[in-house]
Amino acid sequence: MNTGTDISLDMLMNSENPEKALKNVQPFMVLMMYYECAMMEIETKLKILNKEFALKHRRNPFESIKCRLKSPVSISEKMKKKGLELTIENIEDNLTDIAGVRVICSFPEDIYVLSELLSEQDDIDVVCVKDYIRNPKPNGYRSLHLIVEVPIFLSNEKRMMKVEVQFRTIAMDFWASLDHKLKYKKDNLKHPEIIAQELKKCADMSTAMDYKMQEIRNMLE
Ligand code: 0O2
Repeated sequence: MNTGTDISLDMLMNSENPEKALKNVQPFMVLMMYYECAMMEIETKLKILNKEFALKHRRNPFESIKCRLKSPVSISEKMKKKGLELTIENIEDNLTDIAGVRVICSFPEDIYVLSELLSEQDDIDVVCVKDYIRNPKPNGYRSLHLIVEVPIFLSNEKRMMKVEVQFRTIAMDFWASLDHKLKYKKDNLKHPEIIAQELKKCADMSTAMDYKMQEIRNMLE
């Protein structure tokens, strides 16, 4: 990637309105466009799998799908946290979650069926798998995270772009959304340890519910 804009990027990020300034930098916009295209590719692949699955098995493996591009401010903050200079090259080499796709499934088993079907596609490279379902985070967070590389076909080149795909059940997503909200207001919390313990209890309850629902579905089938 052309790095001729490195200096101006840094200068713009130190300006009074970095978000606005960064949006005006052409190479950054181009990179974001690449990520958006990659995100669309993954979304389409998953939607195709959902359609085929619905026809074959008369049910949808996922309930909904959400796509998001990381904001320039979040990108800048993450790069700072990593102690890296804010350049186009560094962004592309070091951030794996600029393009994010979140897939909300009904049952835990569907997560593995769907993620395997996606991973097996011959134009997909799986860069990394973090299975927080089989190995939940100590706070109770559960999700299956895949970093995949997918090709995007432009007018005169083919580029491999990274996309973070998060697979969750409705219960996992419910917990993670509330956890995120509470974390956002962390500074105002009076008893963070108790809150963490209570949240962990909720995570355990949601896990039990997921597997009970899975059991019921398996009985019905
Ligand atoms: P956002 O706004 O959701 O994107 P890395 O991204 O690799 O540098 P890390 O922590 O190794 O950092 O990545 P990991 O563990 O795969 O988690 C990345 C994303 O998972 C987070 O993105 C969240 O979306 C989600 N996540 C991870 N842990 C938790 C948690 O404890 N609670 C909740 N609610 N979500 C979690 P971002 O960048 O934090 O935010």
